[in-house]
Amino acid sequence: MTDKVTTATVPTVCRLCIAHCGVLATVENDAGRRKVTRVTGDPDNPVFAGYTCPKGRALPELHNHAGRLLHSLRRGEDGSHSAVGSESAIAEIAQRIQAIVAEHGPRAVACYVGTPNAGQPTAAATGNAFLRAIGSRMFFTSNTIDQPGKQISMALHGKWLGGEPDFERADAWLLVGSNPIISKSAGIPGQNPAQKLKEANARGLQLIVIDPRVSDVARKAAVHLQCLPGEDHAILAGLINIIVSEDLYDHEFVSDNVTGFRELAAAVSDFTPAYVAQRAGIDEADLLRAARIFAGARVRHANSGTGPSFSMYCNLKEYLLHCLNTVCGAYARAGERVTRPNAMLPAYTPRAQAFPPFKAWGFGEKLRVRGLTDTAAGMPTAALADEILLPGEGQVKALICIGGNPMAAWPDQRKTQRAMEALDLLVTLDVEMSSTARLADYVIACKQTLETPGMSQSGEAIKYFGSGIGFSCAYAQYSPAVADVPHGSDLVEEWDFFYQLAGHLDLDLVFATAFGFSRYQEAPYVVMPLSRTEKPTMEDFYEAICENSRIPLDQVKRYPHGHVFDAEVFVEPREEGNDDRLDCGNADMLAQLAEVRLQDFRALQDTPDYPYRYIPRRHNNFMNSSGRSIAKLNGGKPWNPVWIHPDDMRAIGVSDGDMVDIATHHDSIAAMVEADTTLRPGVVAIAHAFGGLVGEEDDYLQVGANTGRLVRTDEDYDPVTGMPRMGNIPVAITPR
Ligand SMILES: Nc1nc2c(c(=O)[nH]1)N[C@H]1C(S)=C(S)[C@@H](COP(=O)(O)OP(=O)(O)OC[C@H]3O[C@@H](n4cnc5c(=O)[nH]c(N)nc54)[C@H](O)[C@@H]3O)O[C@H]1N2
Ligand SMILES: Nc1nc2c(c(=O)[nH]1)N[C@H]1C(S)=C(S)[C@@H](COP(=O)(O)OP(=O)(O)OC[C@H]3O[C@@H](n4cnc5c(=O)[nH]c(N)nc54)[C@H](O)[C@@H]3O)O[C@H]1N2
Ligand code: SF4
Ligand SMILES: [Mo]
Repeated sequence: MTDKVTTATVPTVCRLCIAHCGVLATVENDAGRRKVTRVTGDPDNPVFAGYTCPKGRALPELHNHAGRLLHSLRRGEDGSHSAVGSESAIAEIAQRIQAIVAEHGPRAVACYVGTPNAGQPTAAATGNAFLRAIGSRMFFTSNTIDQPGKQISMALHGKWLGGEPDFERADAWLLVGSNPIISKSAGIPGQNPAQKLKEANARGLQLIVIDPRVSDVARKAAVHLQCLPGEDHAILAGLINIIVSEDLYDHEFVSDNVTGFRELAAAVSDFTPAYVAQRAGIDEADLLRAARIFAGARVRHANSGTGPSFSMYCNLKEYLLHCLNTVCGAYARAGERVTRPNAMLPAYTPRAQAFPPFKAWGFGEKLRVRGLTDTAAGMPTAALADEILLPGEGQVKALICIGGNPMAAWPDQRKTQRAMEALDLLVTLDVEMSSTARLADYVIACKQTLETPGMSQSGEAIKYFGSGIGFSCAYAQYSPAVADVPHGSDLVEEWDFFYQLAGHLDLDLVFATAFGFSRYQEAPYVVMPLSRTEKPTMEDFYEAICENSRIPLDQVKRYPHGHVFDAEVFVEPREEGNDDRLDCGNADMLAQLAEVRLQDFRALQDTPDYPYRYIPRRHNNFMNSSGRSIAKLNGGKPWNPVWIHPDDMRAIGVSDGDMVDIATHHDSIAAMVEADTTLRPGVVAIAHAFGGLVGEEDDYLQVGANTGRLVRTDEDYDPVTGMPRMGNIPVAITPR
């Protein structure tokens, strides 16, 4: 034995966001315990080529910071938490769940899965297996408070099985309320998106951006429609109308593959350029130019982000986005290279044909509020607080949060807190004392990503949630755990929490993963019954999940820096005799569009008592609520400022650093002003997932303000997913 500390630099996968960058971790080995001290880009990674972002580079701090949970916690009678061994905690939770199920039935137990699970393929699926084993269908995820319109609209419109065209060959691209340079979300390949866009622009790509803010991508756009928030449906209908009426659409594609074209054309015909320009507050000439660039391009596609999703009519907006792509035939066609050929996902045959529409809602579990049901986007999370608060049969009494933070992220924070406090049992699986954890009966301390094996499969599977996301080649990377858990800690892998729970309750778990929510998926389910006698390891799960992978896991493991597997895949022609079609004439959607056209938009926009519009936007250094407490990431500013245009600051009578109240007609938050010339005047932005608990408003300089306070779940909401208005919220701003 030697006390010598050795250092090694090893490749691994950052799983903090869906980009799944291949990075290099410097690992200090102190007497057999490995600790990550540095993370940088990996120049030898063939896709990321040295790229990382500030969050990835802060992985050592995220793993080693003082606030990290090293032990599970139990809340005592007086409300304070104390350390408890994880095995005892899980045994006690099992007893309490058993009692709740015995008294109230299985529906009383719900799970909520948050965003970090997007990078951790075993957690949510095991939670789901547990719920199935007890007979509850109350499985919720953050997807229905994110972009559920993507899966709902896919169900209504169908999906082109040839996939999207290749961004790297495109001559035009349209981004609607998506800022992938920061978010690595939809539109530009997330592997160093700024560089990808720079190269594309140099190649002659004409980028069109629809955003009320000169976002990072808008800055690089050929046309930026700096619209009023919330008018994306009008703009998209207007673009389709121009393309149809100027006869710029793809006749052949439409006649071969589309149904409902005439109905669509009729429905958008009232969205004239003049009307749309006036309604959306944009220049008519710019709108025409955008339509002509898009329709005139050889290779092009349109993607969206959270911007349009949060400002109501999210299904309609996403549906119109599909229709825009479809009337232009903006897809990969027979003989063309497949953009997402799968590597760690199973092989499939991409075809130049439609996957026809399927049922989008009205099946599975019914909620007791607002007529909501399970949907193609999953269960309506915005209604879960009501399901907890509403007495009667089926009332939810126990909630298990798997890497999610309702108190930071759910709409209507006051209601959320009432719900968390009303539960008989709140359990949260987390890595730090989140605001939800502070209300929990049990906090299960989990491992961090670099302490478990990682792989890039989730970065591929995200493509099933919507278009414009995932790797655009057959890239794959696997990494073993590169760090050990801290000395003296007692940390649980999320799947193991459910495995142990099931053991106590004498239940058999069948782990099953469908790679998306919707019925559309190329890959079959992976099903793995879990043995009660031989406990699996994370590696066993990975092997099961990769059992049908196009590139076998063993082969991926041979390339620790990640690899682009050659063997390109090309779109096959349509199957003989197949006449499936994409539907551009869905009656529900076109009825909604007609309703929109009949609105008195001036009355909707002109709200003199609440003259500003609040919109959300992502912060480069934080991943939702994660990272806010890390000094390296918050730069000494752990709060979220309200960004306001200087003209509006003058009108309100405030300067940089002043505190203001931001009020809706039902609630208000206080935040510090930061000037932002990129905003459209009249529009203010605040990042979400900040703030402490209700009653801790004075802690703004420590934790920021919670924008969920400005959101109501029972006022303006989507009738299918229950997603409330989370953006384009009328607010009044007054100096404090
Ligand atoms: N007002 C408003 N509300 C919003 C949004 C908005 O823009 N505005 N955005 C919405 C969107 S898009 C989303 S996706 C949701 C996000 O909703 P959530 O996913 O519920 O929120 P997060 O803050 O991402 O919560 C992640 C939690 O997981 C913990 N965590 C981090 N890493 C790990 C890990 O490895 N294991 C475990 N077990 N836990 C981990 C973090 O500490 C944190 O407490 O919020 C939505 N809510
Ligand atoms: N750094 C970082 N990356 C992240 C996250 C993070 O918290 N931090 N979160 C992750 C998650 S959970 C998600 S869902 C994705 C989201 O990824 P994106 O959707 O790309 O999120 P944003 O960067 O907020 O970009 C949304 C854009 O919409 C604009 N916008 C607001 N309202 C409207 C509107 O009504 N119409 C239009 N057209 N635009 C509007 C905003 O100005 C903003 O530029 O990012 C993921 N990546
Ligand atoms: S972009 Fe995402 S995956 Fe890449 S380093 Fe940043 S947080 Fe990690
Ligand atoms: Mo999200």
